[in-house]
Amino acid sequence: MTKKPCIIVTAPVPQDLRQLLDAAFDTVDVPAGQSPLEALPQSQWAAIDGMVCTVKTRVDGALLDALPALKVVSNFAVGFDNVDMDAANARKVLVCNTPGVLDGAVADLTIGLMLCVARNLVAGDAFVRSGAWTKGPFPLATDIRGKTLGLLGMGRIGRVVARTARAFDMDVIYHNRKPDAQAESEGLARYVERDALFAQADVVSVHIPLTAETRHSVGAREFGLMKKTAILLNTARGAVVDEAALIDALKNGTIAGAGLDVMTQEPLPVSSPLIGMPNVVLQAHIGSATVETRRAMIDLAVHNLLDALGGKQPKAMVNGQAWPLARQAGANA
Ligand code: 8YV
Repeated sequence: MTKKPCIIVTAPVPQDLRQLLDAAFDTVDVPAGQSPLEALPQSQWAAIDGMVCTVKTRVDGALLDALPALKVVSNFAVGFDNVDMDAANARKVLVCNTPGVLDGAVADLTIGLMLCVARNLVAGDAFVRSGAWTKGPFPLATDIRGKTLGLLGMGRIGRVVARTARAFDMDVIYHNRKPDAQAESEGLARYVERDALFAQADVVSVHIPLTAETRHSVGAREFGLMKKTAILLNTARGAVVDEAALIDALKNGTIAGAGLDVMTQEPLPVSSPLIGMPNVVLQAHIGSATVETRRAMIDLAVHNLLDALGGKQPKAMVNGQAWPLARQAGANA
């Protein structure tokens, strides 16, 4: 009998999908956030062929060198900033992700955050519960209808945000590395230069991945360009925004408010100045956190790994140039 491939699982896998994994592979569980090298005895390292992991698993050159037979990293996320792609490409390790299945959930949260900040909904709830309403009316808030939404990044998620915002009669502008012909032809959004996006938008929403180029790319300069009444939304990655500069901009009234699902450090430490800011609505990185969306994500992540190690081209590859699999057991290809 040939030996089954061996995989590491750091993502939460439901029972039925777990059975598929267990039928095809020897599976080793590693708690999310713990390095496989800490969790597994060194004697097991050379046997690992694949991995289904969350964004909390850091996949770098040191890990890939320590696991010389690892051929596939299947991320339970669309973002893959936890993976050093140069290191993966250099070692011909295939990286898979979960695009497409979470666009609606993340777009919905973006719109929800926009409404919460503009209409002051979190404070409004506390106002009613505390009895303050019996003493007087709640302060007036701000309309989003008729305002301009500026999307930094027009990928799959940005496009759904644009479509939804159009239903709120918003004018949508965007900046992207290149103009999106489909968005333009559908009349969804207008391409503008980057500085114009920050200067013209009433709400700026971040929808770009975290890379070496985008880290802290929204900072003091960009806040300085924004309207004093503007709101910043971030449902992408915390580190795209220079958080210290954002805190200054919110404190100084350079911008009016922010809605953040992602932060530089997650979970956000309670010592963060953001915690005490009344003009900020915070969420716990829940953009994709619905039963339906997480199910679709883990389904895709598990099948990406089953397909790849089974010799079939997986649906969602980040670095398709690493397909077909090149790395052999116990050897760096
Ligand atoms: C998380 C995300 O991955 O898809 C992404 O890029 O950031 C989220 O969906 C989610 O918390 C699952 O780990």
